[in-house]
Amino acid sequence: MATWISVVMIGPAGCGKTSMVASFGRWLESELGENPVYVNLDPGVLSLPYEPDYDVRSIVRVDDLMMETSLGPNGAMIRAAEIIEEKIEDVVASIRAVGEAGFKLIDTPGQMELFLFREMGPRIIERLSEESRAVAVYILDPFLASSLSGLAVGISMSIITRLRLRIPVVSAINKADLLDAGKLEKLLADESELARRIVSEEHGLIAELSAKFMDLVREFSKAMRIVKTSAKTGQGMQDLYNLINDALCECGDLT
Ligand SMILES: Nc1nc2c(ncn2[C@@H]2O[C@H](COP(=O)(O)OP(=O)(O)O)[C@@H](O)[C@H]2O)c(=O)[nH]1
Ligand SMILES: [Mg+2]
Repeated sequence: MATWISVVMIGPAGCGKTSMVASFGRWLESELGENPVYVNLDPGVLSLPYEPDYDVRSIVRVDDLMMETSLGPNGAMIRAAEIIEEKIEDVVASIRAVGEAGFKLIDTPGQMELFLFREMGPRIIERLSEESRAVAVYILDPFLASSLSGLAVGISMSIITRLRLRIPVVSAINKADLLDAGKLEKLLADESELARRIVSEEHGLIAELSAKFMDLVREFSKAMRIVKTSAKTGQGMQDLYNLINDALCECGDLT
């Protein structure tokens, strides 16, 4: 029986993964008296709003690579991912070694494709889920949520995350402090309303594609459970915790 819970923050660049690790961690500390472990797996980040207990920059830093080689930012990120992939067992052993029972909050590279579409993410998560219960939080880009087909695309990305990482995925629309709350609230409260509105408000092929996406989403209904959060104000952290709890409860209790 796993003694700890890995919560993996994933989502497009700038959606708020790093901020969410800090904000959710602070919430766990202040509201639940938890002592979460903070893990940074982004070799490219320059500064962090939390004190990492494990930091992959102890293996490689993108800024160092750029200075030492002629690589630009993208090339250096890919080279960094290759270096980390050669040391997956060290990374997993280090994450295992920090902290005890409870939550390990895992921050992933700014560019999601580095984690999701290369070997790095799936291999680390596969190893972690052998010994912990793992759940991913797919953070939707709030700007996608401003159009219905955009929201469908965002939700479908959470399904792709589920397929790639093979662990339960819950979704959060972050930066709720910047969003029109009422409009989203209604859509998210009722999945059939969202599907109906997509079909009626979009046109032609886009409406058809969006509707097909929504069919897929309905089949994997967990992806449809979305909370609104703000890593900035701390809004929605209890809802996020409940959603994570629900996702994990399918294979046992959270505590
Ligand atoms: N207004 C607002 N800004 C946020 C929120 N979460 C993150 N940000 C900002 O979005 C930017 C990117 O956040 P970051 O956590 O670095 O994103 P990451 O690339 O996914 O790790 C930063 O300037 C954050 O301050 C939020 O809930 N509300
Ligand atoms: Mg980040």
